[in-house]
Amino acid sequence: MASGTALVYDEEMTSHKLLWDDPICNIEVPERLSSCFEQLLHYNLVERCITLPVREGTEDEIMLVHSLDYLEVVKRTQVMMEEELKKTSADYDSVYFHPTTYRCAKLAVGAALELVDAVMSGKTRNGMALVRPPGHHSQRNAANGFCIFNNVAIAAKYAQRKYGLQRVLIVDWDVHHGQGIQYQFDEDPSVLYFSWHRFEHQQFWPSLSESNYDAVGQGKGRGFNINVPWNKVGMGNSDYIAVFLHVLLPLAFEFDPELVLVSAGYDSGIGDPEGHMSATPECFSHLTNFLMRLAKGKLCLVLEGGYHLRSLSESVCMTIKTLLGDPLPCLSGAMAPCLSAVESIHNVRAAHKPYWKCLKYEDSSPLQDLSTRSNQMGDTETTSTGTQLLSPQVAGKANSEEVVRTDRFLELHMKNIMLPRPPVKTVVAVDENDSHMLPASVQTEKGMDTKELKSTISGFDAELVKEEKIFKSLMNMLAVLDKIIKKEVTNGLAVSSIASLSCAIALKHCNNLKVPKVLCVFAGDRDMKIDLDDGKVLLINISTKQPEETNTKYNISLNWKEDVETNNFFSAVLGFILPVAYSYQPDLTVVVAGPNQSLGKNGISLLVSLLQGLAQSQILVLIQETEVTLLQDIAKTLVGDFTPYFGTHAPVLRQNIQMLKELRQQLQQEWKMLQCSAKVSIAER
Ligand code: X5A
Ligand code: ZN
Repeated sequence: MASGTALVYDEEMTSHKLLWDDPICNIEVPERLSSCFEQLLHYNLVERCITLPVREGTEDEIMLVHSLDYLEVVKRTQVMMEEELKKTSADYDSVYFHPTTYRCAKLAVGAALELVDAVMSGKTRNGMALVRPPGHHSQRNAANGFCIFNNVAIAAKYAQRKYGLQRVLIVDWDVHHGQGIQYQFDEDPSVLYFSWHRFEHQQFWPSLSESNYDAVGQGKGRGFNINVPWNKVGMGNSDYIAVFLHVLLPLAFEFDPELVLVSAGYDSGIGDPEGHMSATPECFSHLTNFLMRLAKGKLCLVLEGGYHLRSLSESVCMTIKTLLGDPLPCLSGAMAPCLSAVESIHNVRAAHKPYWKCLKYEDSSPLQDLSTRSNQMGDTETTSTGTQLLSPQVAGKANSEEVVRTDRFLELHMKNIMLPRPPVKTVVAVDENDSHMLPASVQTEKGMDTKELKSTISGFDAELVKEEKIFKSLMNMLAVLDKIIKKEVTNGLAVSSIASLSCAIALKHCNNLKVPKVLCVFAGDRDMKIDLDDGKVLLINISTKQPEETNTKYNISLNWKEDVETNNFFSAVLGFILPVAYSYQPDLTVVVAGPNQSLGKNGISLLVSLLQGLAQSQILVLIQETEVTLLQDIAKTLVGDFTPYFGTHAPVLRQNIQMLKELRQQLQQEWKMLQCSAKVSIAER
């Protein structure tokens, strides 16, 4: 797997600017770019990236998406005086031209293409292009919404031409609908386009009926256009994560892209004067972390909107930190999507049911908006998290007060979430004979011999523990755990002769060290009772055997058999395990690959890599000796060098999907991130 993160940037793209008064366009300012770059310098992130020079996109490249006539129009603006520039601008909706606009727009295209080349050639694993003007609104024959050339649409076409790609995923997390991208690929099944956007029942710009959830693509492209309309402002961290888990990611895994492009607009972040949403900067770390698991890590982000300078630049920094493999800060705020978000999720899933195997057993027809009806009756319920963090009033207020308030909030907030990065990422305790399988960057635990650790162990089954070899490996495992808890390392791995025993001892040690909440995901047969201690531990057991006990809030069994034929464990991870985990918000995660686990390297690796979103990425993985063939890939996953592959999709097993649905219904009042159907949640609210 390639390594490194590309950063494509050139100050020259700040020369494009508005020369006259225009209350609509005056937010698209040069400082958007310079403040991002300055903040990246401030956090020492630029030096950790592979910086790449920009180039101009060629006319042929631009004409992959735009007409020659339109290209000529833009070209002519180079030599225009102000009056003429104004006149040309007025031919389009929400656009301004400057004498350098043509040059900058060509650089923006070229920057995106250079990034694609870096990632597709293996020069870097992933990367981001910081560009202006943005692109996703522009169309074959038209500039639109501050956008001149459609950087990301051109990048997708270019990647398909040059590298023969069959499947490209475009994720548009800008708060506006990238209708330009939708039009370009509406009939094209080789590009899956996802966009969420402020919609408010078509009241919000660009106010198009084709921005709604029922625009699923046309002709051969049916099912390959995913629109998630936001019908209320104030959407925040939990709403965004819920849409990723219940809509985008299951379809994206099923689509199996060879490259992921992101129309990375940050006007969906807190404090933005256009979006009025409330997602905090670390939310973009989590979104990025999810997307890094697709397409063998080939991920290219291209800047679109984002008009609150501080919110924009902090969010860009969090995105790039995540691309670099840094631990993720925990998401702030209560983890429960608001009713309006659940309705949107429900409606999109219903609209896409005919086109995707993983939605085949949805019992859903689209719903009329109940939250809107109650809203019209004067109910103001939105439970979005970031808004509550800030103040209940912020959403919906477009003034400088909001800007200042968000500035102050972020000043403090970033101090809280910017964790120091431990010097060593991964430490392992394995048998010396196995150590040749480990990636070079992991540290090997040589063992600690403290009274504390000994006393933790001595409380357990004396006979077993007395055995010299077992005792020693338990001590090593505890030493690894200790380093994770004390934040000397981010994650760790230990091989164990009796995984159940190791797991129980590890949880005991967490309790001794007063770790408040531990999530334990145990794959395989567990032959030892684990003390769950009133919510201090949440246990999810994934086993091929029928569970003996009935599920409770903190003790959940998933009866799952993964084999080469079914190969769709990702639906269990996305549709159940992660929603529960995000709702619980643990302080530490323990993943066990126990005896007879059926998940294999891809399943365990997917679990481990996505669980990095929890508990500040602090994860201990325990591998049963008999499963030691997993060692190499799991160690690689922990250092960030392996992505799971779910290539061919045999038909989804109805019983699996049915079981996940039942589990969600059973537990969604306890773990609210499980909610993805409005029928159920409305009935229960
Ligand atoms: C790229 C972008 C927004 C245009 C808003 C016009 N454009 N009212 O965020
Ligand atoms: Zn936007």
